[in-house]
Amino acid sequence: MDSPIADIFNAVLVGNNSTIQAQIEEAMELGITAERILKEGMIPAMDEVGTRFEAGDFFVPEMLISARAMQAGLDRLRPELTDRSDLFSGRVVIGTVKGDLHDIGKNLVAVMLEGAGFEIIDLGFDVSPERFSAAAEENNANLVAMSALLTTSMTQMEATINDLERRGLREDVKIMIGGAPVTSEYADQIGADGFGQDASRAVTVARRLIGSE
Ligand code: B1M
Repeated sequence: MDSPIADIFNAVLVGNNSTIQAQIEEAMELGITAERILKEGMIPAMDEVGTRFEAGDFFVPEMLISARAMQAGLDRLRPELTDRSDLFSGRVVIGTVKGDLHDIGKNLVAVMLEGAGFEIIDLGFDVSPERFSAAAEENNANLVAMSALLTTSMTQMEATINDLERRGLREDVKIMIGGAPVTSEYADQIGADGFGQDASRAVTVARRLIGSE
């Protein structure tokens, strides 16, 4: 790992909220791309946080502190990843499902979709099926994008699809799901239209689903 990337990895891991943005800037000044900073530094750091949590070395407060540093870093990278405002690819309602507070992956997917020209309506986290449906209808969305990080919250994806069906909206929108415990088999099982393995693949799937590719 290049040393600036290693430093960024460590800043996310220990939750160094105050230095992360300057470290990212320094790395970019050295010619390291935003994509590499994310993929080689920041995302592996969050995986390491998860590993330490599972091993009992990190607890919820440490996860939270790392998450804040990760979010601060993402805020700094956003302009680098979204500088393509000239193309309109479609309107996306995105959120993390009900009962789930994990929003970093969802935020990343939103940034990448925005960068690909999608208009984003971000509902945040802990979003109920009813809120997804209402937002899809109000905004005339092309795509509903749901994220879940917990095996216990994943079931809310199916509940949302059922709610869209109940309101007669299912035919009007495509549905993409994703998040660490989610699989393409699960997407098929619950009747979603697509599954995004990670943020870049989510863009490809979204384009395919709403025919802008
Ligand atoms: Co929690 N947590 N957490 N956590 N947390 C996980 C998810 C866990 C795997 C940790 C572990 O045990 N190894 C575990 C879940 C186990 C399970 O259900 N299988 C877990 C647990 C147990 C919990 C609590 C229950 C802990 C507790 O209270 N005892 C609790 C639950 C709270 C709740 O949600 N109700 C909890 C709380 C938290 C914090 C709030 C402290 C914090 C989140 C803060 C925040 O998000 N603002 C947190 C964190 C940080 C994590 C880990 C460490 C990191 C998650 C993350 O941000 N990853 C996580 C361990 C891990 O993931 N390795 C863990 C980085 C992010 C870029 O990746 O979100 O996977 P990810 O997104 C990826 C892809 O999945 C995909 O693209 C992204 C980029 O490539 N993707 C999509 C995501 N959404 C997508 C949507 C798409 C397409 C692709 O289309 C719509």
